[in-house]
Amino acid sequence: MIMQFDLKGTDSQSKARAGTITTDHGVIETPIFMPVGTVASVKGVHQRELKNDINPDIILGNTYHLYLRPQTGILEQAGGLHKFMNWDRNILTDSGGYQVYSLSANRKIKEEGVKFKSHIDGSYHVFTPENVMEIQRSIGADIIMAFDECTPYPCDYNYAKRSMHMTHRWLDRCINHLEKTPLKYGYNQAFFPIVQGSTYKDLRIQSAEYIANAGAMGNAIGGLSVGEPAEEMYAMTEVVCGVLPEDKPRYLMGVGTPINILENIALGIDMFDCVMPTRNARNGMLFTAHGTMNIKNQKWKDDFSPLDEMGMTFVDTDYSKAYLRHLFSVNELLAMQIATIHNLGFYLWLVREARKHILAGDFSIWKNKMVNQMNKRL
Ligand code: PRF
Repeated sequence: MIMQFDLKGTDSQSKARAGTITTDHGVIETPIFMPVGTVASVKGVHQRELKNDINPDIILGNTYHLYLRPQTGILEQAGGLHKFMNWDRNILTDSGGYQVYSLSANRKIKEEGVKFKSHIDGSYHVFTPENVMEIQRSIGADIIMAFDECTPYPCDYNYAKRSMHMTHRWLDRCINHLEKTPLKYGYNQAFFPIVQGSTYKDLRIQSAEYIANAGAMGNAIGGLSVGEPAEEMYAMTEVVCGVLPEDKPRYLMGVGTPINILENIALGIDMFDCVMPTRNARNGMLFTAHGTMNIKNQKWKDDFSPLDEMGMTFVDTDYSKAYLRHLFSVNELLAMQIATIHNLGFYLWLVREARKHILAGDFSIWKNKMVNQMNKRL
């Protein structure tokens, strides 16, 4: 089937929306947070736990990583990423337009594409809009992303402008090539272009108009959450959401903290991904509805209360704070697994609550209360 987006409700006090995205791999209730499964695994979590306990409708994979390992040939032999990793719900793959800049050494960006050195073995590779579309066809995600350049922060105006125009030309090449590249696994793939333009309002408007014009099934916003103050990110999201069509989902790439997510939902964003809940979990940082905590801290050593009284997932009630602190202090693998399940459970709870409140009509009141509450260190 062709991906479908249906708006189910909008907030009267903000731009927040609740909707559903339907693909061949099921229904995604929005707003949604997509756990990051970079290399065909959400680090530390069994697919069974992901499905039964965390329960996201969609997860994210990375073209850059999967292209390097296990490589597209293996994914094709497996029958695509869903089969390879045993995940039968939705998957979105990022295009590598960000990982190439953040991970690889010696990258050279040209009109043709990006030449980069693998962060794994130092070998050289080239990504072009064309081969990135082919790789994403081979991976077989339900939603695939345009190849773009994510500008750093800060970025001077002229560079941002030139880069944005190149991202637009790359978009045209992606679309042209995708039309010529057949589907591999008998289900459809929706293609999302990406708005760039750094922190410049005029460039963001221009880029959003260009991207909207492509008439894609959904639209993404890149180049944010790269070190700019949160207020600047919100200002750009607001401007771009004012231009992007209302009847297509909007995906803000690589964002963010629980507070960033709620603020951007209020500005009209429907989809998010970020390594924060999983990466920070592995360092002992837990997100809760009442603030963030460093579970490695001495103060938890004899706190035998449940990990999280709210109990969004089984780990919250099965284990105590003192026990998880102990597991971290003796470097047990289980520490990272428990913390990851807790954080993802919390992020998914947060976006589901947001959805409920949008549909109930009291999102803004709830959002302001939550932002206040979560802005604490426990
Ligand atoms: N482009 C792509 N992926 C991304 C980004 C981007 O700008 C970001 C920026 N926060 C995260 N992931 N392709």
